[in-house]
Amino acid sequence: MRQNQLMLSTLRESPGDAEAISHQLMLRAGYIRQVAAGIYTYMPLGRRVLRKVEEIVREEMDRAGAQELLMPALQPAELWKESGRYGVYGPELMRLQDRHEREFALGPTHEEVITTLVRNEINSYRRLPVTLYQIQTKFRDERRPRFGLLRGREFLMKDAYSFDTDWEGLDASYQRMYKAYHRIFERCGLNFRAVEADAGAIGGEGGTHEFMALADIGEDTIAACTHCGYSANLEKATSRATTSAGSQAHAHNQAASVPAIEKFHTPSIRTIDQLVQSVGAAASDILKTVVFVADEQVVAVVVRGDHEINELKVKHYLGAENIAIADAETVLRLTGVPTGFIGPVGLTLSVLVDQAAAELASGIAGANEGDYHYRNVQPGRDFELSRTGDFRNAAEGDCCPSCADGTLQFYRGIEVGHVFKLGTKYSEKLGAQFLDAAGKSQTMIMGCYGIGVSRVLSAVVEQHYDANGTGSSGQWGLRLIRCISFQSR
Ligand code: 9G3
Repeated sequence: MRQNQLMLSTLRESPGDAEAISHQLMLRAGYIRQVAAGIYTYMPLGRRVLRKVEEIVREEMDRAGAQELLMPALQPAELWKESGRYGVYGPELMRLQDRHEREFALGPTHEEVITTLVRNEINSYRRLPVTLYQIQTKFRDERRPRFGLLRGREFLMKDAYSFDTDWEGLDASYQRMYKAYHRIFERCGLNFRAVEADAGAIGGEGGTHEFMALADIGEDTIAACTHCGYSANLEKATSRATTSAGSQAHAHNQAASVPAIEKFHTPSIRTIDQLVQSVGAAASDILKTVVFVADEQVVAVVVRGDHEINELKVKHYLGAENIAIADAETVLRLTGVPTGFIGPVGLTLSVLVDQAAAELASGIAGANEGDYHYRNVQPGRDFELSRTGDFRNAAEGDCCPSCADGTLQFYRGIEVGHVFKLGTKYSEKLGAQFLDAAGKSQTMIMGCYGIGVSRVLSAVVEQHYDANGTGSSGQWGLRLIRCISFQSR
């Protein structure tokens, strides 16, 4: 093929709405062309790189003993009704009807299809364990597709599913996939971290890890220890808080030496910053109280003023499906307290207290009365600590939760892989049973494992473009192919 015949058109400028450098460069180098929001054509150069990534994934999946199949993108709605997920997902699930008006969905993932297949094909322990995978187009109608291939509405995913007879088997399957993922991302030339993650809507009883390619454009925040290997998605990360200013000042502080709470006038002082400015207290000595509506429950959550509430941790603690901050009108109606003056002392709502706030020697809190706060508030003495836990985001600089010496540093990451221990969540619902050696019917134990194959292209570009990457896009393009091709030899 002569170069001048190659279907390649480069652009001097990238369209204004391309914010991510990978999106700009892939457009300018003629790797991709947009057909509609979040929907792309892979031009010949882009297709070549995509194929290289697929080949790396395929080689490592096969090496890990997984078997490749290919499931349909078009999925009958009945499967999703049987798993109970048809109603759970909203507009993100792309739905359509066939000519007979039967309902279908364009597959965003394939737990229902694969579990139904295995239920119908395997019923003896002798044919387990098995791990099946595909490299296939997925459809998710993202509300805001952006950053090119990083968040598209039609994208290429490798999704694998393991089926075991027991939990030890799942652990072995999970480890095999976990190691294969390390090899894949190393061969793709990515600087990545495997981080402890939240299982999210997919649920599942076991652990879950995300593989994050470090990049500033990444939507996720990773907390990683400077000393040991601890690293976790901020959604899930824990930490040992630095001691508050007040507690440091009164290090000798004993419970008895804290004077009784005292109400003081704070006209229109509603935020932590305003309190710090006007009262001269440190944010770490303020008890911040936020009211949430979690399903039908209304709860108040108390954290230190220098910490952020982690809604996912509150949601999991309460076992709620949905959670949102209560609006001012709801708070006023339920407690009679205007925004900015709510506090745990004498509050009629159920109060969850973050551990770091519970450990405060004394603090400042809203007095549950407009324009007033309390000082000398002592957790445990002045309000209940019966519901204490980890309800905050780890903060950068906090002590590592798993070693004595390190502190946590934050990084932005692009999620390029996600592995889950599903357990029996889908096999139970869809009846994937097998007969064990004693002839007794048991439920299969599952795992599922995803890689965003098209997203890897963008992650590679985000990490490997160079300063003049925008200058000679042709050269940059060859560099990208070389980078991928080098790794895949
Ligand atoms: C949906 C829609 C979007 C979704 C899902 C379902 C994410 C959904 C989670 C997973 C879990 C794993 C196998 C490969 C690895 C990831 N977004 N998830 O289940 F209907 Cl619209 O996909 N699946």
